[in-house]
Amino acid sequence: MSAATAHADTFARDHLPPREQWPEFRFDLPELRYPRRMNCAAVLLDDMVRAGHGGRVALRAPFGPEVYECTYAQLQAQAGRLANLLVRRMGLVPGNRVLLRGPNNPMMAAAWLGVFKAGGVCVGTMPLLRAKELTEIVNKAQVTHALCDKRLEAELKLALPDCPTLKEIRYWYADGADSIDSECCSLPARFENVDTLAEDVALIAFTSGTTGKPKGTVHFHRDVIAMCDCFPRSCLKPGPDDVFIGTPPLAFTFGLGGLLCFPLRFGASAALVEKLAPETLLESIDRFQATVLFTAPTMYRALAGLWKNHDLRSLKKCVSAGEALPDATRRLFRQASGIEIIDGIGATEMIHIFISHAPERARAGATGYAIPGYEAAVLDENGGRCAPGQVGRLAVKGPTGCRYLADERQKDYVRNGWNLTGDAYLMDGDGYFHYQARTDDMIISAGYNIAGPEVEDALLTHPAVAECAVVGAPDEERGMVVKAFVVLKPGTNPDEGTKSELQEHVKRSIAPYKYPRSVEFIHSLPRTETGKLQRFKLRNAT
Ligand code: 3UK
Repeated sequence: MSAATAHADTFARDHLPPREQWPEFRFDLPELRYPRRMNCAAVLLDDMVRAGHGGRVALRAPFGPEVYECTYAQLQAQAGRLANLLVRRMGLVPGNRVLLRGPNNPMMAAAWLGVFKAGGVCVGTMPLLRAKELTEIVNKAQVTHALCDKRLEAELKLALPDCPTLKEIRYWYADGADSIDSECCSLPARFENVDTLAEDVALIAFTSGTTGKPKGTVHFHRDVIAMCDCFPRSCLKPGPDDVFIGTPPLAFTFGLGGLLCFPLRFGASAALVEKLAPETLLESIDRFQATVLFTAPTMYRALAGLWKNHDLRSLKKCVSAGEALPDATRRLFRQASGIEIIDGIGATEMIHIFISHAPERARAGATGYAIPGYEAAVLDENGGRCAPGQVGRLAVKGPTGCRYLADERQKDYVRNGWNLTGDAYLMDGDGYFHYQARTDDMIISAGYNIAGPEVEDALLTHPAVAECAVVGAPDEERGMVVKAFVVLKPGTNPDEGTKSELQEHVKRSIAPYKYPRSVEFIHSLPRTETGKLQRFKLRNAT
């Protein structure tokens, strides 16, 4: 295989884990049998244009009060110019790592596709990352080139003195002769795609988890197409008239799939909007007549409260991922919108969602079933399968899986061919998987195992609770006690009366021993840019 790689710079493939540490890969479905050579941008763009799709809209974005539209042919041309810029002006050699930095906008989308075309390896970075995190990523992935939105220049410049490998940088939405915008005008739109292997590296997605040094997860050109042919194909069933919208950054694989690759794979379009708060998201759904929404559970909770002020008839399907979807939020959103949320668990290591459900097969309190193409199991400490109803570690295998870039932690995530996500789950008798907690977030109090999210779910059904988080707090007598951090809705007093009312409410809803013995009111919960609660910060505060 090495003789046939299109990569002249083999850094990424040279730093894959040894083969015996890879998970087992499965391609059981006919649609997952891919050719040996494949460039994912060729599949997502050039093939679509060749099939007669060139004149249809691929991307939409706000343009002052107007709507900007970019067709498949125009996006192909822009990605071609960017590929020419990388190769002819910036000296890119296939296999070089290219840092991409920008909010979700059409240029950022074209940049991803341009790098894929040129056989480069995309390294996306979340807009909010600081110089320290950028430095770690650049050095770990030995990044050589960068394409960056001018408005996010500051932190990248701060990082540069500590990034010796990063030599070639260009900015878009910038003035000046060396800006991407002006240089691209003088470059041809035609670009001969680099003929990558399906198993050549296409991207390195970084994940920091909740703590610890960032890990780079390596994904191939094939993986990008496989993520499109699994979750959306079986749970969303999109068509060419769908308009996707949502909040996750393209640098987060949840967003890369939902807001770029999925729409293109199905001939649909994506509405890319840079900053979306609940109110502006609802406005944008109406403005772009969006039909499919990708966002996180907390956003659905906020949207439910504001729904009635907007005309949202265009919206048909809603996907939630990143964190467990509390059943209270599922119900609240359904009451407000009439839409059954599609919950799905994905991971950066797996590139996208592997357990989910079609909307009509939603089950209260369950994330869903292993989607076609994946196998999932709940394993006990010895690696054996748990009986239905028994809590253990979630394990999955399928067409995608974990390959960390030069990282010892590969041995923790992959065991006996299974990917272990670090989540505690149980499977019911019908093969539905029920989330309990992150494995290291299970609270053990006086000998009882308590899953924080179950207590959160109970608290969220109380009308005074806007948001909450439950962790274990050290306790001399019980080892740990259940502690709830609660954000109240405006108009409720954060006093002892409210505390005991919330405690009684939990005791009435679930087994009383799970109630939070300690309750603290706070103004907001600490979250990552991908919307994940940072429980460790709360634990440190106890
Ligand atoms: C948690 C969930 C319960 C879970 C992601 C969709 O979140 C994504 O990737 P990350 O690497 O985090 C992975 C971890 O997040 N999680 C995600 N979704 C759910 N827990 N229910 C859910 N529905 O702990 C998992 O191990 O940031 C999600 C697509 C792509 C992604 N990268």
